[in-house]
Amino acid sequence: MRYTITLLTALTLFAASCNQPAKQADVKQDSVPAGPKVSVPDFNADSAIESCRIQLAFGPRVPNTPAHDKCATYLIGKMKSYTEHVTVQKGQVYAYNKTALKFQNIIASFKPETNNRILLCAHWDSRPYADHDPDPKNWRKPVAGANDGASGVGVLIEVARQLSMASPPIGVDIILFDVEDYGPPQDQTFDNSEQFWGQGAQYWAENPHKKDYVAKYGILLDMVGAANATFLMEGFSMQYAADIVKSVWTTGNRIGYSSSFLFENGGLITDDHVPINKIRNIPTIDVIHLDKNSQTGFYPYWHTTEDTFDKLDKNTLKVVGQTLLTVIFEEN
Ligand code: AHN
Ligand code: ZN
Repeated sequence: MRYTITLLTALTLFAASCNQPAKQADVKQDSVPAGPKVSVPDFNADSAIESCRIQLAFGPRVPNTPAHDKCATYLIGKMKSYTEHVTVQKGQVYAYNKTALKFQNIIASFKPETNNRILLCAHWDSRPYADHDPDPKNWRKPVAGANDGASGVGVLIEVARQLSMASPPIGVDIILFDVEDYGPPQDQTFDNSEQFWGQGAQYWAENPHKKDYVAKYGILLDMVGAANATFLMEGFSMQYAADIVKSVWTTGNRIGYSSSFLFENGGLITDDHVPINKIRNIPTIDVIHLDKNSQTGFYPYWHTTEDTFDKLDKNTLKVVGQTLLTVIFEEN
């Protein structure tokens, strides 16, 4: 009899202790002030690195080459598999050396009906000149563009896949810009040669794919795939969009990526976000791998023949992709 009571008591206590965590969680949730917790999708870095691998398999995506054409076809098909709202902006610009460059800016939209939107972008072309290679013999060879090009696009393709599965609380446009990286080689620079970088973005800023296009802000990804990447607060981003830098950096730090998003000032980088800020007046930041200890101040293999697939690290793609998804899904 005594034994039975003890057993019953034990069972009751056990049942009670099993219930306790759930009860506590209920109480906690109920006491959270207004504003529902959002659920953020889980960024799949395997899927992101796979689309980097596919881009690299075409060879260098240098404008006016078959590899460039084939990669465009791949990117357009991929984006069309995630949204019916894909616009391809085709045109021609002139390089620093008067070469006519055919380009394709690829724009994938989610919730195109709302004006409450954000813009995510990266460049998909790769540079014709490895002009920062240690060996001058390589200065006129193209770069593979694993980090410089493919990484940002790989992250955005995976973001697009996630947005196709879970509708975001805000409209999103993903723009893959062309002809970012056809600036003059470092031994042939001249006054105002800056204008020959970011020509796809310049064209879009002058001729947006939609009349009176608006977005609350923009985020550019550039070199977001190398191991142990550090993102410093880039100068133009701070000049035009300091609050966006701070909120993206704070989000990244909050979800565990404080060793990547450093609250440290980096230099001024002429990149695709500059025309978006200056011409379209959309406050846009550049998430770019800057390294104070490297020769160039950039990712160490920047514009060298060593910017290859083996330099990519899934962890970094995850850091950037998960931070972006968090920023998107916490919007309202
Ligand atoms: C300049 O070198 C002027 N801008 C660097 C932008 C860039 C090139 N990002 C990647 N490749
Ligand atoms: Zn480059």
